[in-house]
Amino acid sequence: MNISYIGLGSNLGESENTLQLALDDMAAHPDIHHIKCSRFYRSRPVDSSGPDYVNAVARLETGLDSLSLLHFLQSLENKHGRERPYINAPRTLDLDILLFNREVNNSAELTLPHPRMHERAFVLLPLQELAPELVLQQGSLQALLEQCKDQGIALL
Ligand code: PH2
Ligand code: MG
Ligand code: MG
Repeated sequence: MNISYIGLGSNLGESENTLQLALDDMAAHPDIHHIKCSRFYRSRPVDSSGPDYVNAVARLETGLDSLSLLHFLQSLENKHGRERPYINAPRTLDLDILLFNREVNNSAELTLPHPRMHERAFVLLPLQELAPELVLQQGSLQALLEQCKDQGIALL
């Protein structure tokens, strides 16, 4: 079984509801198991505009390979009304593969680990609920909390 961590985000429409529906869709996939999701956070847009985001991170186990998982997550983004008018545009649903086992991937479609995850409190704070050892490898908890203050992230 592969272990993957997924970043969930939304800042258009009924964001909290959309994240919950996306988790239900993942759980309904026959080859995705044991989903555990962090609490939901509200965060100011980073390098982007529009309303505040709702963010969370989920851990799942799957027999899918990383590209098949990516394609399934993209199908969920589309199902929930994702449009891509310009880069980092506000979105109804964003599902990013943060980590997939220890896979390193630099293909045209998929970069693993997610290249900006270590700079983003809206990823690190929920991720440390599920896997503190993965986050604290990257720096101290104090530094993470400072980053959270700067990036305006708080529990929903
Ligand atoms: N996603 C982005 C860009 N900026 N900011 C927040 N707070 N949350 C996000 O999920 C997010 C973002 C690109 O995917
Ligand atoms: Mg993203
Ligand atoms: Mg994305």
